[in-house]
Amino acid sequence: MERSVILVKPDGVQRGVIGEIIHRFERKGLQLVGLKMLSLDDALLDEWYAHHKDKPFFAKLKAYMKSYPVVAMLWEGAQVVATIRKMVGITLAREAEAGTIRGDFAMSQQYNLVHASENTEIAKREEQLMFTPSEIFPWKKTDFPHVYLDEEIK
Ligand code: FUP
Repeated sequence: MERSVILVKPDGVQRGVIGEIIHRFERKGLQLVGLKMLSLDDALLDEWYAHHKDKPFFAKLKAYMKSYPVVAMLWEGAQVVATIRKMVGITLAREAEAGTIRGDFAMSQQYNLVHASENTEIAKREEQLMFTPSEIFPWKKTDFPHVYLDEEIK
Protein backbone atom coordinates (compact mmCIF):
# COMPACT_ATOMS: atom_id res chain seq x y z
CA MET A 1 0.00 0.00 0.00
CA GLU A 2 1.11 3.53 -0.67
CA ARG A 3 1.52 6.36 1.80
CA SER A 4 1.11 10.10 1.18
CA VAL A 5 2.20 13.05 3.30
CA ILE A 6 -0.31 15.86 3.80
CA LEU A 7 0.42 19.16 5.49
CA VAL A 8 -2.37 21.42 6.66
CA LYS A 9 -0.48 24.63 5.98
CA PRO A 10 -0.49 27.75 8.25
CA ASP A 11 -3.55 29.21 6.51
CA GLY A 12 -5.44 25.94 7.01
CA VAL A 13 -4.57 25.93 10.72
CA GLN A 14 -5.63 29.60 11.03
CA ARG A 15 -8.88 29.03 9.14
CA GLY A 16 -9.91 26.09 11.28
CA VAL A 17 -10.15 23.39 8.60
CA ILE A 18 -7.87 20.77 10.19
CA GLY A 19 -10.86 18.65 11.22
CA GLU A 20 -12.62 19.12 7.86
CA ILE A 21 -9.54 17.86 6.01
CA ILE A 22 -9.09 14.85 8.28
CA HIS A 23 -12.82 14.14 8.00
CA ARG A 24 -12.70 14.05 4.19
CA PHE A 25 -9.84 11.55 4.07
CA GLU A 26 -11.39 9.40 6.79
CA ARG A 27 -14.76 9.24 5.00
CA LYS A 28 -12.97 8.28 1.77
CA GLY A 29 -11.72 5.13 3.51
CA LEU A 30 -8.07 6.12 3.90
CA GLN A 31 -6.03 5.11 6.95
CA LEU A 32 -4.30 7.70 9.16
CA VAL A 33 -0.91 6.30 10.27
CA GLY A 34 0.84 9.51 11.44
CA LEU A 35 -0.31 12.88 12.81
CA LYS A 36 1.49 15.78 14.50
CA MET A 37 1.66 19.58 14.80
CA LEU A 38 5.00 21.27 14.27
CA SER A 39 6.69 24.50 13.23
CA LEU A 40 8.73 24.27 10.04
CA ASP A 41 12.26 25.71 9.88
CA ASP A 42 14.56 26.84 7.06
CA ALA A 43 16.53 23.59 6.95
CA LEU A 44 13.43 21.45 6.43
CA LEU A 45 11.81 23.87 3.99
CA ASP A 46 14.97 24.08 1.87
CA GLU A 47 14.80 20.31 1.42
CA TRP A 48 11.01 20.12 1.16
CA TYR A 49 10.80 22.73 -1.58
CA ALA A 50 14.27 22.16 -3.15
CA HIS A 51 12.63 22.06 -6.62
CA HIS A 52 11.30 25.61 -6.04
CA LYS A 53 14.47 27.16 -4.62
CA ASP A 54 15.23 29.27 -7.71
CA LYS A 55 11.61 30.38 -8.25
CA PRO A 56 10.67 34.03 -7.62
CA PHE A 57 8.04 33.04 -5.05
CA PHE A 58 10.40 30.89 -2.93
CA ALA A 59 11.24 33.47 -0.23
CA LYS A 60 7.58 34.36 0.28
CA LEU A 61 6.58 30.68 0.29
CA LYS A 62 9.15 29.91 2.99
CA ALA A 63 8.17 32.87 5.16
CA TYR A 64 4.52 31.82 4.93
CA MET A 65 5.24 28.17 5.74
CA LYS A 66 7.10 29.32 8.89
CA SER A 67 4.49 31.88 9.97
CA TYR A 68 2.33 29.52 12.06
CA PRO A 69 2.46 25.80 12.85
CA VAL A 70 1.41 23.14 10.37
CA VAL A 71 -0.29 19.78 10.91
CA ALA A 72 1.50 16.88 9.25
CA MET A 73 -0.35 13.67 8.41
CA LEU A 74 0.59 10.37 6.87
CA TRP A 75 -2.26 8.59 5.07
CA GLU A 76 -2.22 5.06 3.72
CA GLY A 77 -4.29 3.36 1.02
CA ALA A 78 -4.23 1.81 -2.45
CA GLN A 79 -2.84 4.41 -4.89
CA VAL A 80 -3.37 6.96 -2.16
CA VAL A 81 -0.94 9.53 -3.61
CA ALA A 82 -3.01 10.11 -6.75
CA THR A 83 -6.29 9.79 -4.86
CA ILE A 84 -5.32 12.53 -2.41
CA ARG A 85 -3.98 14.84 -5.14
CA LYS A 86 -7.40 14.55 -6.80
CA MET A 87 -9.17 15.34 -3.51
CA VAL A 88 -6.90 18.37 -2.91
CA GLY A 89 -7.30 20.05 -6.32
CA ILE A 90 -4.97 22.25 -8.37
CA THR A 91 -2.49 24.75 -6.91
CA LEU A 92 -4.41 27.90 -7.88
CA ALA A 93 -7.24 27.37 -5.43
CA ARG A 94 -9.84 29.73 -6.93
CA GLU A 95 -9.76 27.66 -10.13
CA ALA A 96 -9.75 24.29 -8.36
CA GLU A 97 -12.74 22.02 -9.00
CA ALA A 98 -15.67 22.34 -6.62
CA GLY A 99 -15.68 19.28 -4.38
CA THR A 100 -11.91 19.41 -3.86
CA ILE A 101 -10.43 20.83 -0.63
CA ARG A 102 -8.90 23.84 -2.39
CA GLY A 103 -11.95 24.26 -4.63
CA ASP A 104 -14.31 24.33 -1.67
CA PHE A 105 -12.35 26.37 0.87
CA ALA A 106 -9.64 28.55 -0.74
CA MET A 107 -9.06 31.34 -3.28
CA SER A 108 -5.29 31.85 -3.50
CA GLN A 109 -2.26 30.33 -5.20
CA GLN A 110 -0.13 30.51 -2.05
CA TYR A 111 -2.82 30.23 0.62
CA ASN A 112 -4.17 26.96 -0.68
CA LEU A 113 -4.55 25.18 2.68
CA VAL A 114 -2.77 21.89 2.05
CA HIS A 115 0.33 20.25 0.70
CA ALA A 116 0.00 16.75 -0.75
CA SER A 117 2.85 14.53 -1.99
CA GLU A 118 3.12 14.88 -5.77
CA ASN A 119 4.11 11.30 -6.69
CA THR A 120 5.08 8.03 -4.98
CA GLU A 121 8.84 8.75 -5.07
CA ILE A 122 8.39 12.20 -3.51
CA ALA A 123 5.94 10.70 -0.99
CA LYS A 124 8.65 8.33 0.31
CA ARG A 125 11.16 11.19 0.61
CA GLU A 126 8.62 13.39 2.40
CA GLU A 127 7.67 10.58 4.79
CA GLN A 128 11.33 10.24 5.83
CA LEU A 129 11.79 14.00 6.14
CA MET A 130 8.64 14.52 8.22
CA PHE A 131 8.21 11.40 10.39
CA THR A 132 10.54 9.29 12.53
CA PRO A 133 9.76 5.53 12.58
CA SER A 134 8.31 5.85 16.10
CA GLU A 135 5.81 8.45 14.83
CA ILE A 136 4.32 5.99 12.31
CA PHE A 137 1.59 3.59 13.44
CA PRO A 138 0.81 0.72 11.01
CA TRP A 139 -2.36 -0.37 12.89
CA LYS A 140 -4.77 -2.92 11.45
CA LYS A 141 -7.81 -1.14 10.04
CA THR A 142 -10.57 -3.70 10.38
CA ASP A 143 -12.99 -2.08 7.93
CA PHE A 144 -10.63 -2.55 4.96
CA PRO A 145 -12.58 -5.65 3.75
CA HIS A 146 -15.50 -3.24 3.26
CA VAL A 147 -13.37 -0.62 1.50
CA TYR A 148 -11.30 -2.80 -0.89
CA LEU A 149 -11.44 -6.11 -2.71
CA ASP A 150 -8.71 -8.47 -1.37
CA GLU A 151 -6.73 -8.22 -4.59
CA GLU A 152 -6.72 -4.43 -4.47
CA ILE A 153 -4.67 -4.32 -1.25
CA LYS A 154 -2.28 -7.25 -1.76
P1 FUP B 1 1.15 21.90 -5.17
O1 FUP B 1 1.84 20.61 -5.51
O2 FUP B 1 -0.20 22.06 -5.81
O3 FUP B 1 1.10 22.17 -3.68
O4 FUP B 1 2.02 23.07 -5.80
P2 FUP B 1 3.56 23.29 -6.06
O5 FUP B 1 4.42 22.18 -5.48
O6 FUP B 1 3.74 23.61 -7.50
O7 FUP B 1 3.84 24.62 -5.23
C1 FUP B 1 4.08 24.56 -3.86
C2 FUP B 1 3.58 25.82 -3.23
O8 FUP B 1 4.27 26.94 -3.76
C3 FUP B 1 2.10 26.09 -3.52
F1 FUP B 1 1.29 25.44 -2.70
C4 FUP B 1 2.03 27.58 -3.37
C5 FUP B 1 3.40 28.06 -3.80
N1 FUP B 1 3.41 28.64 -5.16
C6 FUP B 1 3.32 30.00 -5.28
O9 FUP B 1 3.21 30.70 -4.28
N2 FUP B 1 3.36 30.53 -6.53
C7 FUP B 1 3.47 29.78 -7.66
O10 FUP B 1 3.52 30.33 -8.78
C8 FUP B 1 3.54 28.36 -7.51
C9 FUP B 1 3.51 27.83 -6.26
